[in-house]
Amino acid sequence: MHNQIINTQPFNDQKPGTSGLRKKVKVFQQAHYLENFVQSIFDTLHEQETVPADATLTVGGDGRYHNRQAIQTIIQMAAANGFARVIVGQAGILSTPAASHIIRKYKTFGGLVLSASHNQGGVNGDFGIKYNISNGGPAPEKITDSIFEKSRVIAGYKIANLPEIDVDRLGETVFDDGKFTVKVIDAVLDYADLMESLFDFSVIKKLLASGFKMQFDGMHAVTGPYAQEIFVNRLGTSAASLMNCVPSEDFAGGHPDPNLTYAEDLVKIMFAGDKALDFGAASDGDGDRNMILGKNFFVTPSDSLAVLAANATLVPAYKNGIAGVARSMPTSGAVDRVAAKLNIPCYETPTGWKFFGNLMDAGKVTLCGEESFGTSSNHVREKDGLWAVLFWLNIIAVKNISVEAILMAHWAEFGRNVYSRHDYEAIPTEAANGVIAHIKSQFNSLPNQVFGSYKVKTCDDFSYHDPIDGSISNNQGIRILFDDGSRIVFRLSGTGTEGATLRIYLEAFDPDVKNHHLDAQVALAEMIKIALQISQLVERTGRVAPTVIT
Ligand code: G16
Repeated sequence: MHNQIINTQPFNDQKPGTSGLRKKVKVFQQAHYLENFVQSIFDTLHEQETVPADATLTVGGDGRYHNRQAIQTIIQMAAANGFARVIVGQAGILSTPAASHIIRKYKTFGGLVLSASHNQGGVNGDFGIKYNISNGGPAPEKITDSIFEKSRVIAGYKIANLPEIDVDRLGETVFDDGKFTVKVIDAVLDYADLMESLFDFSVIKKLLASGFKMQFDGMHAVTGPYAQEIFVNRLGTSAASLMNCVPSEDFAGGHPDPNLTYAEDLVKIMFAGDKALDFGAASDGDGDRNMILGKNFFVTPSDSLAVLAANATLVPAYKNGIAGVARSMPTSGAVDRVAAKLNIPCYETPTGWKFFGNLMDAGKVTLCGEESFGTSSNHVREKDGLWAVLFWLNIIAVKNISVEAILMAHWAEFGRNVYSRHDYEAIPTEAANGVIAHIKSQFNSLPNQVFGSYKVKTCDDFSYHDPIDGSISNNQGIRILFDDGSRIVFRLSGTGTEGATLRIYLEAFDPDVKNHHLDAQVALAEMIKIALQISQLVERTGRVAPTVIT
C-alpha cells in the first residue's frame, strides 16, 4: 500500500446544505471534485477530534449512479488518511438509517453516506455525500462549516494505491499485514434485527395473515431488499405486497420521493375507491423518508408524527413512554398538542435532521419528525422510513382499526392542524432571493395588518438556540404568525441542485374538526392567496402554480 499526495485546486461550491453536499452527477465526475470534499472532511476530523489509530469508517450509499466509483475512491482515501478499517455495505449499498445503525452498532468513528436522497438519479441526475459522526447522525454545523472552509483552500489530497475492492463479495480484505482492512457486510440483516427488537412482529404477522392488504412501494430505490427481508421473509406477507423493490441506479427513470405526486403508482392503488387496499407506504431513494396511506386516505407527515407520539406505548420499544418529542419549525404543531397532553417537552428545531442529534443524545427526546416525510426515534440518529411503516402497522394491529379511523379519533381528541406545503422548484436563484428579500422588507409593516379573515400577529426569521451545546443557527425560515395560531412559513430548500426551490408551508388549526374530510387545499385556500400576495411570488418568478403540493 503506497500513499500519495495529489495536488489539487479548490472548488468554490462545496458548501454542505441541509443534508450534506448534493450536486449533479456531472459535477461530482469532475476530476478531484469528490476527492477534495472527502479530504476536507478528513482534515476537519483530524483537526477537531482525535482520530484513534484503530479508527473505523462506515461507508455506503443508496446505490445510485456513481455510487460504486465513489466508494472505491473513498476507501483509498480512508487508507491514506489514517483509518485502520472501512466497513462497507454489500454492493456499496446501505440505506441511510441502516448506515446510522451500523455506525452505532459497530461503534465506528463515523461514516460517509452517499446519497442525494429523493432527488433523481442516473447520469443526468444527482449525487450526494455527507459525513455522520459516531452517534450515527449527520455532522453538526460546527463540522460542516469547517469542511466548507477547508474545501476553499485545499491544495492536495491523500490517496493510497489500493486495488479495486470487490464490494459484492462479503468478507474481509486485509492490506499491509493488517494495517488496513476493508470489510464488506450484509447490512440488511443487522437492520432487520434492529426492527424486530423494536416492534411486536408477532402481532403484525397476525394482522398481515388476517386478510389485511398492504402495499409497499420501494420506488426502485434502496429499501427493496430491506422490505423483502422484513415484510416477506419475517412477517410473511406475499411478494405481491411489494412493488418497485429492485434497486436501480437511476430509480428506473423515476423520482424516488414518496409523496402524492411522485409515488403515483402507489397512490393509484390506494385511491381506487372500493378496490383500494387497507394500507400503503413508500420510502425514498435512501430509505429515510416515508409516506403513509390508508384506504383512500393520505396521512400528512406532521399528523403521522403526532399519531406515533400519541400511540407510542402500544409499541414494545416505547411501552414505558417517551421522554419528549421534537419537530422541525415548518412541521405542523400537531405533535405539540400530543406532547402537552402527555406532559412531555416538545422542541422546535430548524429543518435538518442534524439538529435532533444533540437532543436525542442528551435523552431529551425519543421521537422526532419533519413535514418532509421523515420520522424516527432514538434507535438511530437518522430518519427511518421502514421504521415508520412498521410503527404504523404495529399500531393498526393492536388497535384493529383503519388508518382513517385512527386519524379521525386523533383529530377528535386533539383537534386538527390543517396543513399543506407548496413547492416551487428550480426557480432562478436571483428571483427566489428576491421573493425572500421582499417578504423580509415587510417585517415592520406586517404586524397587525388584516388579510381577509386573518390578522398578522408577528413575523420573524427563525433562529434556533441549541439547548445542549449552546450553538445558534440563524436565518432558518420566515414565519408569519397570525392571531388565531395559523401561520405561513417561507423557506428556501437546502437540498435542491438546480436554481432555488421555494417552499411555502401553510397551517391552520381547526379545534372543532366539524368536517373531518375537508380537503386541506380548500381549507387553506384563503391563506394560499395571502401567501402569494405577501410574497409577490407570481409577479417575481412568473410561476403561476406550485411544482409539487403535499
Ligand atoms: C433532508 C434533511 C431533512 C430535511 C429535508 C428537506 O432530507 O435530512 O432534515 O427536512 O432534507 O430539506 P429542504 O427543505 O432544505 O430541502 P433528505 O431525505 O433529503 O435527506
